[in-house]
Parts: sequence; structure tokens; C-alpha cells
Amino acid sequence: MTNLVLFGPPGAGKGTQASILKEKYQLVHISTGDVFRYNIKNETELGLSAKSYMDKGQLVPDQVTIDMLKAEVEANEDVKGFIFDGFPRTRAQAEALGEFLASKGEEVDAMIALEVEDEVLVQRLLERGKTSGRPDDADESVIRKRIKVYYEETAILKEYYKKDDKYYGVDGVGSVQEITQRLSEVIDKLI
Ligand code: B4P
Repeated sequence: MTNLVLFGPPGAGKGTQASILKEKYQLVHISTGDVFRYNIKNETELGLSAKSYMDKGQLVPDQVTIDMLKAEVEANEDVKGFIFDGFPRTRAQAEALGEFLASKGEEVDAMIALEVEDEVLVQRLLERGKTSGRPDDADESVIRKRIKVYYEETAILKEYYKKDDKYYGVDGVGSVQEITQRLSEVIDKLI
């Protein structure tokens, strides 16, 4: 199996690229943000709990997110591998993912990070906010809070994967097709 973590700050293009790459490489795409939004829309208990954090630009608590991720993986049998999009976002999540995959004789093969500067992120998310209906894209202060949380809690995971030589940085500025090409050059060497 091939297990890829697609990484980067909010608005870096993880979701955009994961949707393309899952088709190209026949991998299962798990976006924790999408699963939360599905649960919010369907007013599940998980959704109601996640909404209060997401609307403020905060991370949903680790245990809730980890349990949800495990259930998503378990729901997919006999697959070629996974693209994890938006997970892990904290050290506890990275450790839990490693242990969970190890229990199945698997591991994270690579973390591929999309590198985009902050002002481009803010502009992309404000633009999406005009049509997405996502409360966390509608307000610039919430967008900046999400970027701040990324630097405080998530960015350290680069070091976590670098120490095992699993980190690959890719320039995330350019056309969607150009970035798919850059990501594919990394993935083709892994698969
Ligand atoms: P996510 O759903 O993961 O959202 P994101 O970080 O905003 O998105 P992404 O980087 O995928 O951007 P996209 O491709 O859409 O998280 C939302 C919230 O959920 C978090 O704040 C948190 O509260 C919660 N959450 C999720 N996972 C969690 C976890 N593991 N632990 C705790 N909480 C968690 O691209 C953004 C925009 O840019 C789009 O409009 C797109 O069209 C545009 N774009 C993409 N590529 C472009 C390009 N090359 N050029 C120009 N624009 C581009």
C-alpha cells in the first residue's frame, strides 16, 4: 500500500490536489475537513461538536479527530493506499497515525508539503469564501487564526517526518496543473 500525507497550511491546495491525485493513482482520499463538514451538514453529534471549533478557526480536539480518522480507514478494505488530507495536524495525531498504520503492517510513506506564502493563502481563502458558504472562509480574522494555529501546532510535523527522510516540499504556487505535475514527480518515485 502507498500512504501519503498531503500537508500544508490552510488554503495551500491540499483538497484541490488530493481530488486529482486520488484518481490518477487510484488511492482513497480521506479529508478530515470534508468528513467534519459532512457531519455538520447532517447535524450529527460529531458535527455539532466539531462546528464550534471550526467556525472559530481552531482545531477539533485530537481524540475526536483520531477516532474519526481510524473509522474512515477501517471503512476501506483492499485498497491501494490512502491520501491523508488535513491529517495529521498535531504531534499526537501523527503519533496515533503511525501506531494505527503499524498495527496493520503499514506506515506513512511520505509527507508531501505544499509551500505557499501567507498572503496568497489569505487571498485564496477569501476568494473561496465568496461562494463556498464555509463560515471559516468568510472572515479574514478567522482565516488568519487558522494560519496562526498551523504555525503553532501543525508546522512542527515537518521535522517529525524529516527525521525519517519522509518529507518532500513542493512549491504550491502556480496553476493547479503545474502543481499536480510537481506532486506527481515526487509520487512517481515512491510508487
Ligand atoms: P480543511 O478542510 O483541511 O481545510 P483547508 O485547510 O482550508 O483546505 P485546503 O488546503 O485543502 O485548501 P483547498 O485545496 O481547498 O480544514 C478545515 C478545518 O477543519 C480546520 O480549520 C479545523 O478546524 C478542522 N480540521 C480538519 N482536519 C483537522 C484535524 N486533523 N485536526 C483538527 N481539526 C481539523 O484550497 C483552498 C482554495 O485555494 C480553494 O478555493 C482552491 O480553489 C484554491 N486553490 C487551490 N489551488 C490553487 C492554485 N494552484 N492557485 C490558485 N488557487 C488555488
